[in-house]
Amino acid sequence: MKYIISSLLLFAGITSFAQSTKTINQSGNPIFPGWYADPEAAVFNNKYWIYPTYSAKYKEQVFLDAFSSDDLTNWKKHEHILDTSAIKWANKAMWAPAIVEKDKKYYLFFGANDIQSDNEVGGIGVAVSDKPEGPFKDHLGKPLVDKFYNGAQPIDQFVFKDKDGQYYLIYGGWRHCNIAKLNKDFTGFDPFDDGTIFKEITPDKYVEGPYMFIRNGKYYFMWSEGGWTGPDYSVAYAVGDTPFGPFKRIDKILKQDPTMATGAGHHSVIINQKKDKYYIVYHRRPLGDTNGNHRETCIEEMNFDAQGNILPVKITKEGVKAQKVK
Ligand code: FUB
Repeated sequence: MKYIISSLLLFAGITSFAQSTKTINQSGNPIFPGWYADPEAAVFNNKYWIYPTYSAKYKEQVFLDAFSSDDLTNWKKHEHILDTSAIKWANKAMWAPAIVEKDKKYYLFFGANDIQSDNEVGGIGVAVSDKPEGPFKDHLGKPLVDKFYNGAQPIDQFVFKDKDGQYYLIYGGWRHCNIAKLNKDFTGFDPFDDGTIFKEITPDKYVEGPYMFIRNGKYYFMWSEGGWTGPDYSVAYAVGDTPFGPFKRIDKILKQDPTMATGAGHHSVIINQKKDKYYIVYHRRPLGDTNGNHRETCIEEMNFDAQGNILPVKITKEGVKAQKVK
């Protein structure tokens, strides 16, 4: 009897957590429970997907989970889609996934080991699977980028597909951002016309977490500023005519709100081009919580003014309305 009562109480507790964070037609924020950061959003096979960093001590960051949803409100967890047991050279700090689908395969780019110099093993790796939920296996058996070029720590990768179908790796921590031309099978890079592989495109105040998309023919480049363990983490952007810029910083569009949450940053964007609808997916820290790893994945609408400037994002408890992919 005691067991039944405590099970009922536990169930009621779980249900009330779910109800406190979302209603039927609204995502609520955070959009799923748990400490998850650096969310990479994607749409595959008529479903939304989110690939976040598991936010914990570096030594515990030895896997990645993913989440899928039909409507942005109900999320299904896919556990351990990638694990360091499948990546022989990675042993900690598996961070900030970036995913693309190409030729019916899913390529998951990730950072691992948080290398501090060229003498350490680690950097940016690529894993591959036939399905968005994995399991992913090592594509190269070694990192894709394992050294510092132009001062950029090899972390925080984003894969950008240009209008002509060319894929670029845009990445970098330690206040430097590089762009490099991925080769056809994602096993390495093709040099630019001048023979270089890594071109620096760092804008003013850039720290990490780059992201790029095209809207009305313009290249929007976004990144995170401030320190990720503190309250001032934030997102800013620039607009250019090519993926190489030049990128002149315009403004911050996402930051803490002392009535809602702190440390809002490291984002990605869900784009519905037909409806010209944009959602920013990002992480933030609960108010009053100063543990650096206590980061939760959240979502808001991202809007533009008539001139194409991104409007400041309001961070909310409610999140966004239910929305099917099509
Ligand atoms: O989650 C680990 C690190 O935190 C990321 O790589 C940084 O961008 C920051 O969000």
